[in-house]
Amino acid sequence: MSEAVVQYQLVGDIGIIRIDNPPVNALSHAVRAGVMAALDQARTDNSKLLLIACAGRTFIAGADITEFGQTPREPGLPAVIAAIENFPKPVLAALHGTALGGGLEVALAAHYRCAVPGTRLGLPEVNLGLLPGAGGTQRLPRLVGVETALEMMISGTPVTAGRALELGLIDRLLEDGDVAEAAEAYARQLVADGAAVRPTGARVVAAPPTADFFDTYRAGIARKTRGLIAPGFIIELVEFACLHDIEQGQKLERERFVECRNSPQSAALRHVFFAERACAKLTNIPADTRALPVKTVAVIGAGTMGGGIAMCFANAGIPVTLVETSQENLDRGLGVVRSNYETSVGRGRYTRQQVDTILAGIRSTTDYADIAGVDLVIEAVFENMAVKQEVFRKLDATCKADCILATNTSYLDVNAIAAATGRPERVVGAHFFSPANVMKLLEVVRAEKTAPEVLLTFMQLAKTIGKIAVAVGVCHGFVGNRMLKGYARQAQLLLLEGASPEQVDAAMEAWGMAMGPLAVGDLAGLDIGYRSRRDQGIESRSVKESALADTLVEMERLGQKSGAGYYRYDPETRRRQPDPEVTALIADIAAQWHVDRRAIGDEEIVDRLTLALINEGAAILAEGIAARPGDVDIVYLNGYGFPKWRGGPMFHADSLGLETVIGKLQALRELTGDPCWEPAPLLLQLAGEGRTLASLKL
Ligand code: 3H9
Repeated sequence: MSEAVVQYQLVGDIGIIRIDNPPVNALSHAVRAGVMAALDQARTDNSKLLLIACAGRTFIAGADITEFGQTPREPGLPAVIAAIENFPKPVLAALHGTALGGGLEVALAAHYRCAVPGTRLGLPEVNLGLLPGAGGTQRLPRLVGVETALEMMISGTPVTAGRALELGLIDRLLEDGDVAEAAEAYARQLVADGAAVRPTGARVVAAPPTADFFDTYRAGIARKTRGLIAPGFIIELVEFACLHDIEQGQKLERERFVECRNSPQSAALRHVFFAERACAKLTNIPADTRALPVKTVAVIGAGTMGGGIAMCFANAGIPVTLVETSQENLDRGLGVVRSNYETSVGRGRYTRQQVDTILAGIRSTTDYADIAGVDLVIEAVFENMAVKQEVFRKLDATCKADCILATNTSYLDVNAIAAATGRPERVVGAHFFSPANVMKLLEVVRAEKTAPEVLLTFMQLAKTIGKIAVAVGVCHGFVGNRMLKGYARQAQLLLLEGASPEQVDAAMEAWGMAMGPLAVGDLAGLDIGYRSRRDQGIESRSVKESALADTLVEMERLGQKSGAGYYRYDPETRRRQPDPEVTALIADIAAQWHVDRRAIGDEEIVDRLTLALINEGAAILAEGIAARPGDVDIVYLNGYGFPKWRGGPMFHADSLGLETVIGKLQALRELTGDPCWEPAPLLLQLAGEGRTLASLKL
């Protein structure tokens, strides 16, 4: 046997290949070589059936992603898979945990498949900018039909073991419990029944439901998969599988897989995969820090944010109490929460019974005394320092001494909020994004005195409630909103300099942003920024880059909610339409501020907006507000609609090359005279040393 990660054992007349490659049994070179060696052994021994199973928490979760980008080593996965499918004795795959990507492809090549309840089976390669590259695109449609196969591969979403049984993806749903025992019993039964080899590749793909099925499917997913290469290839390959044998299909699949694997977008998506996991790990706390138990939670404020936050905890089964100043406010907030759940029931996300259980976990009160014993309080009141400090003073006086106090501020100084209490080490920022029950991102703000265990507790709690948490430091706007500021400012300046809202938005959307900056402003409501500027003491229309937004608000153009903002909105379809009134207004304001107007190209728009993000991101890293470039990327990807396949602003900077980034920044400095284009010292330093931002990884 070549490596200990794969063991082969003959138990009676069952040959058992056991893969043990923690944490997720990924198909590293050692595993592939080990399986090949085990197959050789099993070929000539007395085994009558070969069982492939895994040790640990899961079946194989896929190819080893860390090996992509390295020189491929033989045997490759397709060769291993071919050896399994062509094995002269029946092969049974026993699944538990997650059978994903190459892992499911191994199972598809086996002649029989069984799984314990709770197993999830999927081909999620598309999330890494890839397609299944070891026969998945050819074998899955042979087992489950073209429609389901496409659905699974294009969405990347796994199916449950129960569903897999219905689909014919597995042959047997085992009893819950020890997979090894149950699978061996099934293996013995197959032998007793004289089960024969049954190569999936020899099956014929059932014809698609309609003649124009593939064209319709392509058109149907075009918008959702905008910018991605893999989905188009997956459709092509499934269509190909309908007309060709497995060998031809796998040949084309291999070509397309290699093209995807070598593409910049797969590199970006692989970066995102690892960055997402890295940001959950705190590097700057003592190694022996332990998280504190959080069994009960209170949320102060039952507005949109507070209600959404309460839903996050209730959904995770953590009892939560909503606190408001009046019963009327509570009733209103709870009404919104209830109606959100009604929508979820309508969409089939929850059953009514589940919703009833969840709602039973949400209590409400107008009396702080009722939350004196909770483990954690999250304040989600009006974004105003005095108001927040007042709440924290009250919480400090009421809540038990070891209760963690979190503030859901998006901009304010968490140190100043913590200072209102006698327990600043227990205070942490928890910047949820709106709608809080939907958005995955959570910036966990470590204030000067936040204790390491409090930070760790919040990071772990975030995972429990299904959030992607990024630890950030204190500064105005933390990571995301601080970067957004420069980005939004450029959008405003571009308008005054000659671009139209629709040109700016279209250029950014074509580049991959989920929504252009002005459309985002209209969606969020222009009054939010307006109020924040007034709170900061900035007089209306006194600043060039917010004069237009201020004027729009004063014209009662608040964005989508008032039917008009940078655009006019169709009351029925809510579709945005350019508005000549805004065009004229922009020209007026530009004249007032003596801005020379000129034709602006899309490339300049994209450059200015993305470079603003990159330059600010580099400053944020230099100040230690974010620990890793990947952390900055994760914030921007999950909170601001940055295209995942570009990897995030910091990854994008490395993709462009820091020399190029600096050259562009300097050219903009020259063109506009704006000091914001002064390259961040960190960029200059790294470029000078011939390094990348990624090299800053801890
Ligand atoms: C593929 O299969 C291509 C083939 O079609 C064709 C080939 C020719 N490789 O997520 P977690 C690490 S593409 C290497 O925190 P969970 C992960 O980085 C692949 N490492 O745990 C982390 O490391 P660390 C298709 C991997 O329980 C640790 O395992 N498959 C891989 O929350 C724990 O991960 C996929 O896309 C891997 N494939 O979730 C599945 N997977 O501790 C990708 C994980 O150092 N994986 N690691 O940070 C997942 O979706 C989740 O990891 C999984 C477990 C659901 C399995």
